[in-house]
Amino acid sequence: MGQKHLIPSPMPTIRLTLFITVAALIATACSSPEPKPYGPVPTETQLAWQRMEINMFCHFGPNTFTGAEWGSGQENKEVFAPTAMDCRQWADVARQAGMGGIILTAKHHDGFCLWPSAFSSHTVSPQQDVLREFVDACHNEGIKPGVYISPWDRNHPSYGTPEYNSVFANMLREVHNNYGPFFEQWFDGACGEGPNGKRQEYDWTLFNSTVLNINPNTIIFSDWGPGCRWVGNEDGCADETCWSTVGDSSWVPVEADVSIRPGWFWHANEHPKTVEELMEIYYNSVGRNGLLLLNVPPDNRGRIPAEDSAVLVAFRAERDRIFSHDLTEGAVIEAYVGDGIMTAAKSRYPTSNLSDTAYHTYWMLKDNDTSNIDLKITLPEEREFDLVMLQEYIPLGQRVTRFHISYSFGEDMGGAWVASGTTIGYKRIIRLPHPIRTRTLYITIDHSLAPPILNRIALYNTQAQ
Ligand code: FUL
Repeated sequence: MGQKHLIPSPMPTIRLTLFITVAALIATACSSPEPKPYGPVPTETQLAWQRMEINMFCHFGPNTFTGAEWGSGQENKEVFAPTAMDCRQWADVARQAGMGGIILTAKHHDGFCLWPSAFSSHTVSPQQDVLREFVDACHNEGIKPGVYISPWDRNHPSYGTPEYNSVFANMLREVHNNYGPFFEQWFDGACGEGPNGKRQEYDWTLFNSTVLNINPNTIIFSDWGPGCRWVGNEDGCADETCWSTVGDSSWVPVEADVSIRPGWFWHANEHPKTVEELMEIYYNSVGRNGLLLLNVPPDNRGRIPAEDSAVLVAFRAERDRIFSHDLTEGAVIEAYVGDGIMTAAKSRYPTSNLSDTAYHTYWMLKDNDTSNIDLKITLPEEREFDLVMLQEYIPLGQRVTRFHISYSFGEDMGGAWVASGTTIGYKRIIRLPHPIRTRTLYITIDHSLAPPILNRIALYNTQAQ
């Protein structure tokens, strides 16, 4: 990455002219028709889901009591014996941690159902209906319930035969009809792994249609969608280049799952990650156009341990500390286009929309430029920051393929390229290699599949108190 020739700062009179021109454009822009979407776009439900940003995963079942990660399905039902289960406490912890949804493992690979299913004998008793308590607790605490029901079933006698697909569809029908609506249905891709594992040809078309016929607004997670897709690892880490589009026709955003502890289920000798580790995960998931699904396993009492909830509350406080003060406050943002010599560009929607917090206001150029577009941010005074947050207005599609960030050392003193990236999507947080102190920052869209539409640029200082 070489040095970049920065645009000399316009003289005050030119600035005034620009300001008047921009103001006039704002007035005309308001009457122009809405821009057309580019490529696949999220449904309203997918957009609402993406805006949740962080949800909680709860792995809970016989493994919580046996120490296993993958139960054999031969466990005695009596092993599942929480001594002080309190699903309201889970929901309360999620709310305090800033998470809007919880997904519970209602059936893991051992086949044990946390609801008294009519389609299996390996279940809780009707008096011990965990799924009911979970759903009620979520509703009481204003948290959206979601459900994980593993297709892989190491207990069910019909597993490995075509009949199992209809058994599984019946279970889905039972859960979604009697306990729904669920904001998300999590389908694990596992299918008889390990020695002597029976394999099943899953009828995904049947499974998906069963859920969506009951509730078309449930986001279905699987390795490939259709609602959202697996990030491809269990570390909560999305790729730097992260598209929510798949091919030319589908919007299937990424969900990054990871556990707060080494295992997915609670084990007495394991401990939660630190706030620093969780922040790293946050930057690598939410900060890379993904949704973070953070697993917080209840213990053998049926409660989230105090050490986990303390870390979660501290993780929330850390995000609040960093992201509550956007350093673009009072900034003027101007748009330029060109290759080498940049010229002031007309905006169809004003650049001031980039620094407001309203989600549905966005900036877009009047002309159809797709490359070499500079957004010059002039701060009221020199400020220090080390994070740049960008958001594309995804209801109109994901467009940007390449951008870079540069800054000016001072009036007529040149400047430097400081970071570059590929995709932006719903949210992209760029950690600068070192803190920058400047009045003038440039976000350059090097290339976009269609005219870029951004709804937010924000600057933060991770060291700010
Ligand atoms: C994996 C499963 O095999 C793990 O047990 C866990 O549920 C994780 C979220 O997905 O594929």
